[in-house]
Amino acid sequence: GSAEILQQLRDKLSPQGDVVSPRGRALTEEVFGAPLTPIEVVGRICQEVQSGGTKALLKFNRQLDKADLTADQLRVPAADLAAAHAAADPELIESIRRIRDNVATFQKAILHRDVTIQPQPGVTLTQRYVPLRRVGVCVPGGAAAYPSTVLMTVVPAQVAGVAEIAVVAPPTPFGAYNQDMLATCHELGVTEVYRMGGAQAVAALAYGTDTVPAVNKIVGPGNLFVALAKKHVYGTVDIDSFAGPSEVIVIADGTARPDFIAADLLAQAEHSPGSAILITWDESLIDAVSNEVAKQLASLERSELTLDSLEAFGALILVRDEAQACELTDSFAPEHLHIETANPRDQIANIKNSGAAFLGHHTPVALGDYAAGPSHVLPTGGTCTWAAGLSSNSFLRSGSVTEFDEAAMKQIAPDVERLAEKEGLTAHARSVSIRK
Ligand code: HSO
Ligand code: ZN
Repeated sequence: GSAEILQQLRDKLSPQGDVVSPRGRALTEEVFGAPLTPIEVVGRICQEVQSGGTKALLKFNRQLDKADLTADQLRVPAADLAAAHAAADPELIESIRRIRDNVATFQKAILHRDVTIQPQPGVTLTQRYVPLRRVGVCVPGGAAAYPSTVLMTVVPAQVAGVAEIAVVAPPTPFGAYNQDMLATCHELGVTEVYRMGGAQAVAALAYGTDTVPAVNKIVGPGNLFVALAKKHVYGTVDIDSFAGPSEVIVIADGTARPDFIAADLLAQAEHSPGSAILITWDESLIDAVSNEVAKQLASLERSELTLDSLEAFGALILVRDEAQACELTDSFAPEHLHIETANPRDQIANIKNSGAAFLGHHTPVALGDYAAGPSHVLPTGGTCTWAAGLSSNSFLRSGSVTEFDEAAMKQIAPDVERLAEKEGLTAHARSVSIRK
């Protein structure tokens, strides 16, 4: 039955961040002198950075990321950004430019526009959208370098009209010292890049220090500590949704190629952890895909990590029919959904819950990860039932503008006065009646 399959699927979800490695646990115990839970650790870090500013930030850089930086070294010098760009592979720079254009074109097209109505003569009502002034972007730098994340966060912010963008990346070779990431920042015109990561970077962005001015919103993926820190500072600043370990559900029918499906599952598992699940009603696909996965795995650069992830968080699931595949997928609410069937639009019409959907045999998720246009920063762990992926609209806030002329005010006045009297708020009533 569907309920049992769904439970098995949920067990295949890679840890959404409630797991800390033994190394991480030992490190925080050493730093804080007590075995604290991740939430406690993040609470302590945020508090210390809020009260201690740059000094606390540098201390956590040293203790947690083993980077002994001075206050002057916290921000990547302009010369380093320019040098990384100058030394970059020219073809990489050309790809970045084309991707930026793709992302900008889509993000511009979907941008909310001010809406004004005149419901009756003399009344003008507007919903207007205003860009946030200053935002912080978290770029991960632990297990891999992610120049693509710079593109998928910074370009939507620029399209929305954000004036100041501060990028933070941990002081690691895959983070703030990654030359491709720095070259991407430079190409996009980002001049503010900081060598800091984890909860301490989120706290510095939220509260501001004398070296890092506070922002209005913090976005971007990160590990458990980054996610918990974003929750901690929400209310002081806005945050985006939670982008945890990556997931994909592939729905396939008999028209799908087993080698394509295997490649798609492996691409997701490569994030390690990354959940990679096939749902099909075509029995022959199960063995065929399984054989292809084994065949392709050997030639991958990260084959061991990918295999670990597949064993823990991979699944090939045979369902009764197309309807059950759609029902299960909708209940699971995956971050990525890839429909490899003859008529994928038929299935997507019946599936509301997915962070991002990819249709057809020629649309691997990697197109969206790197180049298509929608951002790859997406809600994971079933949170797409209430959260949206990052977009240019994530960097706007809305406000209303109301204007009445005298006649229209007099017309609406009795309703206002009546409700104000009922609430016992006679000053409210008089502010209307005095104008009549
Ligand atoms: N699949 C990731 C994004 C990514 N993939 C970056 C490769 N690089 C989360 O959507
Ligand atoms: Zn990916």
